[in-house]
Amino acid sequence: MLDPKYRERSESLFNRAEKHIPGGVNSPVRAFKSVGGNPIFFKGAKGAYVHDEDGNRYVDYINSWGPMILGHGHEEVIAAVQEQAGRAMSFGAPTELEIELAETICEMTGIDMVRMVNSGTEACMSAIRLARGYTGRNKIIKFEGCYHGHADSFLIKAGSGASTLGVPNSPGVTEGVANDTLTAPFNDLTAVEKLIAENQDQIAAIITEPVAGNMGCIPPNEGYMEGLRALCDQHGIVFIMDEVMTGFRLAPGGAQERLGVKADLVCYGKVIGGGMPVGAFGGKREIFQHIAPTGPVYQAGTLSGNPLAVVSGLTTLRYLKNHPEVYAQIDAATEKIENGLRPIVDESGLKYRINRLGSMISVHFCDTDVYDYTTAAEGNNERFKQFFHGMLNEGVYLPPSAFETWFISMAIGDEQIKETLAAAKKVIAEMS
Ligand code: KE4
Repeated sequence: MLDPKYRERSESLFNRAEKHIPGGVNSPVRAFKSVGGNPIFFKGAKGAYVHDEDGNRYVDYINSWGPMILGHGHEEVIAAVQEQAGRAMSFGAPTELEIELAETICEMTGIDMVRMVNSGTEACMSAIRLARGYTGRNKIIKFEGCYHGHADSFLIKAGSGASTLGVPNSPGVTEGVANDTLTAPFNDLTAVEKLIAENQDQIAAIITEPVAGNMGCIPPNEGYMEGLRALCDQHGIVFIMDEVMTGFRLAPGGAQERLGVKADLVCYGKVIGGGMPVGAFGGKREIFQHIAPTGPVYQAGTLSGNPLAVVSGLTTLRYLKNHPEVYAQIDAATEKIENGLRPIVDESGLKYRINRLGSMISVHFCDTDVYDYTTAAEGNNERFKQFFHGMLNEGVYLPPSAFETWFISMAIGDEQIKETLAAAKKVIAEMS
């Protein structure tokens, strides 16, 4: 059991951080706002473990919110980044490395073309601009609780940190922008059909997480993704899959491969940077003829395709491509965690649901199935807080919000699962 006093250094660093960094963090979801307490400051990581400034060790189920799928400090990634750093950090000019990353992404996913950017937000923001420029239409449809980064068009009923902090509709987003973003419940095809009928020939794109991960993990209902694909085909709407979280995680080809549904444009992030700031948007060649400098839809970035970031992502993707067994491994590990948690929580009598698809998993303390934002929001957050802090004190670091998904790395094996389930047994018993 970790004793809270062992977090003295984190506490003092947090107080210092708050002086010059808003909320003491550079991304709101890190602030522990929805679970209470102050964020822990980390110093090092290796494999499945992260180490904080007070010398505590935790099994890491955040993994930098997805990028560290190979585990922390993978020797091939570190070596590649160190070697590139010695050659050049950045040119602001094209390099062969960018071609190799583009070729690898297109080969693994089946898309025709891809443009590198610096975050998932940039990827999604650029994808909807391209869809608008390509169709000449203004409106988009997004889904309640889905999160596509913090660009204005997306901060309408957004998930992840926006929901965690209770600002799914952020101030600062103008009415004009908000009016062009239509929303529907996830998994509700009828609602989408209604929006399309009410906005004939005005909808440029439907953007969705193919497996929602920003209201906890919510898999698509049977036929839902296929239904969205068909509606887009029927109405000339660009189908955008935001695979920032699912890309290269659910399969080498991401959700497109796992679910067997092709998008017109796809957004990537997280895994494709291997821990460095990288995003990308890609898709059909016909649509990509419209993006600058080939076409008129402008999009740019000083550090887009940065060699250091690219080599980190390229090494990560090459490892996944050459070791496809990793996917079965992380799925099996996550299934073991689910199958281990169920009897523990059953025995406690606590009401709960566990949602899982592949290596995406979330625990909800509620008595109804969780299939959209409304049902996700019905979770008992007090129970979640107890679970989160209990596990943290037992050395298991879960995402500090009920509106997040656990991120499994290939470094999480039987030993770490044993540690996790032993912690859960103790914590759940104390909760009931
Ligand atoms: P970034 O701009 O944070 O790289 O990516 C935005 C984004 C886009 N699309 C999806 C499906 C995403 O999950 C994200 C970012 N995910 C959150 C975690 N759920 C990032 C964590 C944070 O905001 O600090």
